[in-house]
Amino acid sequence: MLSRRNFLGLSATLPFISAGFSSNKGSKPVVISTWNFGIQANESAWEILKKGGRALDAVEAGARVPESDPTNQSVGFGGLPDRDGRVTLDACIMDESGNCGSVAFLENIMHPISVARLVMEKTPHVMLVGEGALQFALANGFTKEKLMTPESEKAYQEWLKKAEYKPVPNIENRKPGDAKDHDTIGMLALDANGNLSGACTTSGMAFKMRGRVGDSPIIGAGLYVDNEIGAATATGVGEEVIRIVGSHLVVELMRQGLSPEKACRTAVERIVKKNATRAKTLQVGFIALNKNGEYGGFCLQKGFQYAVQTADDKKLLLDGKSYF
Ligand code: SD4
Repeated sequence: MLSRRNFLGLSATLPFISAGFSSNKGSKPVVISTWNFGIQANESAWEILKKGGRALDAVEAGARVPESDPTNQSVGFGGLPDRDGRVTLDACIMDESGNCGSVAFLENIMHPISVARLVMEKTPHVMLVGEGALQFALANGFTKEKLMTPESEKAYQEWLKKAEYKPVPNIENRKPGDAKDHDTIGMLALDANGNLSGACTTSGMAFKMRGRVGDSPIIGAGLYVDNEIGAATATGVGEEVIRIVGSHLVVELMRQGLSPEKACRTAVERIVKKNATRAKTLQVGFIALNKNGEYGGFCLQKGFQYAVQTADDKKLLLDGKSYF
């Protein structure tokens, strides 16, 4: 697998990287996902979409890519731990019929997105957390794995020296090898049949309080899909996203006729309106995809990126429009 380090090197030379957060004219199938590692994740999703496969299968396959990448310190294996030194994972998934499943505060399981899918498909519930989510995973054939890597352990030991908790905007843009304290994959897909699905998976904010759960596994906050209208997902400081029920808000704004980009922008403005001082110090980014295959994104701070793949386009949208 291409490591994050190699990928970052490669990405600088890729011809398809373009600037701006423009909306496309709309096509299907299409898959979009957060941050630069979304390019690789989209490729996996695309393998399913290009054969006429289901958006749900595509987003699950895509989300599994960063989950099992030990160089990605903010999702799954290799994720940075909480302040007690434990890696705890959050994920959710939603399909074209409004079915959804979620796990939060899950430990020792490499693919929380697949557990979330099973919660959706095999239980009458939407969300399982902690020990119960782990038991459910083990009962369904998942195996316990150590998710801390030597690199995450090193970053944790370094953090312990000061033990300061302070989210840093765009921390994912640090040089490879530096500790990152957040970034999450949120992925949205529209398949050849015109059906939408989404997935979101993360190890959450690094060095968070034990038991802290962010927006990523919360349906409506970190992810929302309405097959009549569109889908949205979020990344960044989850507390801000939860406060405005961000992804649901973006979908409802699209329902009112806003373009995906304008809907994302309006949600970001809502965060600023609630507390501009706080908003200045942190990052939140939304991406959205509508029923016509048009997409867009918007963020608080410059530096957010999202990856797009269609039949004739594969790109990373860089340094797009941001509030600040
Ligand atoms: C969280 N939203 O746990 C996640 C983290 C994230 O970019 O997306 N970071 O709050």
